Formats: sequence, C-alpha cells, structure tokens
Amino acid sequence: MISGPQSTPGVAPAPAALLRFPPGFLWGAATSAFQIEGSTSADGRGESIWDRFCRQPGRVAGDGTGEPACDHYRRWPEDVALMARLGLGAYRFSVAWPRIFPTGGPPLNQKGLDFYRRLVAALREHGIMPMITLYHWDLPQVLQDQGGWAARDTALRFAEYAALLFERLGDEVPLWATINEPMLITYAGYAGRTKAPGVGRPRQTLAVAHHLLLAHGLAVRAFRQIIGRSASIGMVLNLRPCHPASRRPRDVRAAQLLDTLTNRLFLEPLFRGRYPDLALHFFHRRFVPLPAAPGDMAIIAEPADFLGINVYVRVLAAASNPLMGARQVPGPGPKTAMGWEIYPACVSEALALAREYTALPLYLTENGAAFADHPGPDGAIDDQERIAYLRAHLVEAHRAIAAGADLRGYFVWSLLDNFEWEDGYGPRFGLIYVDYTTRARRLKASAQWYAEVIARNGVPME
Ligand code: GCO
Repeated sequence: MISGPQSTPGVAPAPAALLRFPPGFLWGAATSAFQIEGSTSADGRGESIWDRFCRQPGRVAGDGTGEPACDHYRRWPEDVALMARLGLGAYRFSVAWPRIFPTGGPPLNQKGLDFYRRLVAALREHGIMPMITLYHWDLPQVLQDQGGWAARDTALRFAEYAALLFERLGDEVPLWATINEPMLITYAGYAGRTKAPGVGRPRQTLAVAHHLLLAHGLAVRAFRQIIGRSASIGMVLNLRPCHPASRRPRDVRAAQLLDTLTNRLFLEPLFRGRYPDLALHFFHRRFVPLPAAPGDMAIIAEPADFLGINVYVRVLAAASNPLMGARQVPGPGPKTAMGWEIYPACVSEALALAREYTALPLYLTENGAAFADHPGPDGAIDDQERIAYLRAHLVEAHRAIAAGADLRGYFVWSLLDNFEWEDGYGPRFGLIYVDYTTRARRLKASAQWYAEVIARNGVPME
C-alpha cells in the first residue's frame, strides 16, 4: 500500500510516497563472526579453517586475515549502541564454533560462550531481537583435519555444538539459523578452492552437500528436544534465479542445470526429502558418490520454522563443456564494485522459487551490495548507490509480499564494512563505514536512510 504526498498550496511538500510494509515486519542487519570479530586467538578460541586459509599465500586479496577485522570482539558495546541508534528490530550474527569448542567438541570454552551471552543480553536490553547463525563458515580446523564436511562425523559434531548453544542461550534467542549458504560451502570450499578450506575435489561435492543438510536436520531435531517451539529455527540458502543467456535450447538446458545444482539441490531435500533426479544423474555420470545412509533424508526434511534466503543476484547460464554442463555469463545490467549485476527482480524471483517448495515464513537474511565508499571532503560518506540498491530490492520484496509471500523480515548485508572472504577488505558492504587503520565507525548516508525506513516501516519512494 502506498500513501502518497498530499501537497497543499503554500505548504511544504509532504514526505515522498511511502511503500508501507506489514505491521511487525522485522528490519535487521547481518554480519558473521569471522568477518567482524578479530581477536582470533583471544580467550581460548581455537583455529578455524579460515584462519588457516588466510595464511596460505595468494588465497586472500591483500593477504587479508581475520585479524583484527572490525575488532568487534572488543568493540561490541559500541556496535550495539549503533544498532540501537539505527532502530534495528533484529541483528543477525554468527557464533564462532572455535570459540565454543576450540577443538570441535567438548570441553566447552566458557570464555567464548560468555562473549555471546553478553552480546545477546545487550541486544535484548536495547530491544533488538538476536538472530544467531550457528555456522557461518568458520569450521574448527581440527575437524577439517579429520575430513571436514566431507566426513559424516562433522554433521554429528555440529549437532553436539548446536545443542550446547540451545541449552545455554535458547531462552534468550528467538531466531536460529543453522547453516549459512551450504551451496557456497560445497562448491567454493570443497569442489572448488576459492573459499576455505580450499580443497578443490569435485568428487566430494555430494558428500559435503549431504553432510551440511544432515547437520541442519540433526540440529533441528535437537532444537525440538531442547527448545521445542518457543523459538524458531531454519536453514539459510543463497538462492540465485538462473536465466538462460539466450533462447538457444542448449542455453535453456544450461540454466535449468545450474538452477538444479545450486538452488534445488538444497531446496528439494529440505522440503521434499529427496534430491533432484537431474542432479543425481549429473553427478552419477561424473562418479561423484552420495554417501546417504538409511533415514538421512527424513532427518534432512525435519520440519523447520522458517527459511532464510540470502539473495544478491540472478545468474545468466550458457552451455559449457560437457564436464561442467553450464557456465555463468555476465549480466547486461549495472554492476556493483564487485562486478555483480544489479538486478532487483532477483528478490521477488528468489522468493517465488522458495514458495515452490514451502509455505513456511521467509526471511531475507542477506541482501546488499559493495560500492567504492569513501569519506568526502566533509568526512561524510554519501553512498547514494547503496540507497538506490536497497530501495529497488525492497520494492521487489514488497511486490513479493503483495503476491502472497509470507515474508517476515529483511536483513541488510551488512551492518559494518568487513572481511569479504577471498576478496579481503576491499569490498565495502556496510551501512556503517569502518576505517581499517583506526577501526573507527562512521554512519554512511544509507544508515540514516535505513533508520528512516525502520522508523516509518516503509520505503520512501522519492
Ligand atoms: C555470503 C555470505 C556473506 C558475504 C556476503 C557478500 O553470502 O557469501 O553470507 O558472508 O560476505 O554475502 O558476499
């Protein structure tokens, strides 16, 4: 519903038309532990696969590491105060598994848990709903040394870690996300080498995907035993609508294949308890094993409470060599500082894709963009490109709600400029600028804009 400006002669024009969101819509921002915390060896934290990966020459742009990142582990009170200043309804952050279980399993590192207890308490004191992501890529290195996500036991260790957090924080945290983006973990971290642990073994693809899904299902079952339904839990998938690069049948088939391998390979097990036939056929022909045990698919499909969707882009697919079957080609639209095509309809298309599989409540758990933000002569950071990006993607979110999507909330990626994985500290996604020499924080224009969106529960459409 849009409430328009009522202009009266001689009176200052009313504020721009407002695209209102449903009452109670949750406005948030997101981060992850390794990308913002720093203090990677403080208070008993164990080594993660990203600590090891960053130390390998050439893996990360500018030889960036997780130290000190945004120094959030020490500056968290200031960051919570900034969240309150923006009026955030929720804050999505991840718990670093290596802070809780430095070697992957018990004994508990109490100092690590205490950090998150203090953070959760402060968020609640400020009326900010905590949303915890249990796993945002920082696997304890000890578990990777034992096979990582290619090993079934890691799924069992994850359930043990999740259960500990449910027992210790369950009463304070209403929203729990299990695994952040199993697709990227699988293809970039194990089949490929661009993200930690950088294995580069395509034959591990299905085992990794399966064990991540199994870990999710085991955590949901533990959640039901420990917390029941007094809080909510769900998976977080990065969905990318796949379009054919041309009308040629082989490009249409390539788009269908890419959609199956990156979107439906995860949606189908979660919500239908099976893998897509096209995916099983693709991997079987390439001798990629699927180590599923009896009962696994029922565990994976254990009913959750919501689906989190990270969405940034659509992808254009073209036919490729027989081994890969599909390749991505650049889209024609304007680009972000990372060369990602700006295609706002990816939001409504990703939500429609999710709705093919589930009627569960949906959260946009990440959406945002990197731009070449820098302070102007007056020190202000006037990131109008980010405001335009957020507005356009929120219009699509609103369109999806109007079409029937049970969309409950939206989290900007990211609260802070932070460590962008293999791209290091170059790309800036934050609503808040971080000076990487002093770690000083500075609100960008988009932060002020987003604060107005939150205050009015709607998007100004000027
Ligand atoms: C992801 C991760 C985030 C990224 C963000 C920008 O989606 O890759 O969840 O950690 O930093 O998406 O790439």
